[in-house]
Parts: sequence; C-alpha cells; structure tokens
Amino acid sequence: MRIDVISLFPEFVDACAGFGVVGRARERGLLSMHGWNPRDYAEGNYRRVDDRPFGGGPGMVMLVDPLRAAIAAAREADPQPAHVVYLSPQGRLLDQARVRELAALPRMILLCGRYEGVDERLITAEVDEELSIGDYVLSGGELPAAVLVDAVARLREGVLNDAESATQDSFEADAAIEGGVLLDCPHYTRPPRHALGDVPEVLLGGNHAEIARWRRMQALGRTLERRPDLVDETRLSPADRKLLAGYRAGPAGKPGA
Ligand code: 4FV
Repeated sequence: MRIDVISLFPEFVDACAGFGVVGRARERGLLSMHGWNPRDYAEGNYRRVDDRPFGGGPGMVMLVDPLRAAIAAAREADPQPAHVVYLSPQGRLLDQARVRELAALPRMILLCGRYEGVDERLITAEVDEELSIGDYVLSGGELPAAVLVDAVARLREGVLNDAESATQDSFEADAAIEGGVLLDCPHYTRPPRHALGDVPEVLLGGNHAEIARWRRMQALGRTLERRPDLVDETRLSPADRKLLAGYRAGPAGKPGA
C-alpha cells in the first residue's frame, strides 16, 4: 500500500509511522509513505499557505492552490489511482469497519488541515472522503492521519505475524456479533498468582472451549456495561443471551472470580 500525506509538517506523520508493526511494515516494503508540504508549492516571497476567512471570524483558512498543487504532485508520483481522505471533525466517524475497507485499497492520499481548516472549494474539487477520529478539536489533521495509517497498516496482509493477529481484536471478525461488535475480553499473563490477584482459573485449565466461552462472556458483559451503543441486546443469539446472563449472574462471571 502507498500512502501520501499532504501536510505542513510531513515529518510529523512520518515519525509517528516509524515504530513497531507499522515501522516494520515500511521496512519490509508492505507500506510506503511519502510526504508533500503545500508550502513547497506556495507562491510569493512569503510562500503563504493560509489567509483570513471571508466573512470574518477567528483564525486562518488554508489556501486552495498550494494544497491543489501538492495533491497533484502526489497523484503524479504514482500511476495508481488514489483515494483522497481529508481528516476533519466534519467527517464520518472512523470505525473498524471503515478501516477494513480502506485497508483493501492500493493507495490513499491523506490531507491534513491546520488552522480553522481548508477552503471548501479544495475539498469539493479534490477530496473523496472526509473522516473524523472523534468529536473533539485538534490543532491539526496530522495526528488523525497517523491514527488512520496505524489502523489500516496493521490489517494489511503480512504486517502482523500470527502472534499479533488482528482477528481477535475488539471490533474485529471474532468480535462480530449479531447486531453489533464486541469490546475485547480481559487479558492476563505471568505470574498466575500476584498480590493484585490471581489469573482466572479457567485460563489456566487448558480447556480451549471453556476459555473461548469465558472470553466471549467477558466481551459480551463488558460491552453491554461500557458500550451498550455497540450491541443491540434484543438481537443476541440464545447462546450469547445465556452467556450474558452468566456474566450478570454474579462473581462467577466477573474477571478474577
Ligand atoms: C480532526 C478530528 C480535527 C480541526 C481544525 C485540525 C482539526 C484543524 N480531524 N478528526 N477530530 N482536526 O480535530 O480528524 O485544522
């Protein structure tokens, strides 16, 4: 996969995507990233990339032409068609389902805004999709771009090794449920006994069916407790309804019981 980043601080996203599985994916050529700074395409001695908003109001707005030239340069750098994503609070809220779809693309161009945002005419002309990482305001689109790169890269074939496999993650395939997605179950590792508590016996018993059942019970219980918006309880299967009842029935179902 190729990802081009349009940003006044291209080294920012490049740095964020230089560690761990994403960094390794780049070393192994499973992901390539390229930064384009609109200031390199700005006219005049001051190489302006922003100006005051028409209609007044606080802050500055990013100019059309430097961004348009930077996007054009990124497009021309590779013959593959690019899906252009503008990271902004006005975008659709990013979720794992959309991440999975984007991870299947050969190429993306990520547009990172600064100041109050980007001139609307540039968005209309060049942007295929607006995505938000959450209902809060950041000082720039670089962090959201880095979030998107990380979420997409780890789903690319060969990026995660078996131990790191994504399938068991929250919101992932194994966490799929009739009418929703599940949060992850609790995780434990050595030591089995600790001053802070013991690892649930079921996890030490080696009975994989029992372990899978306990993990699904935990995922169900915690999801309904913490994110009831993620699951439509009325659509649970009889088996999951029984598991949930077990979780709610008391300590037996609770972690560390
Ligand atoms: C944002 C978000 C975000 C808004 C103005 C950058 C900032 C500044 N992007 N999800 N939340 N962007 O806050 O994606 O230009």
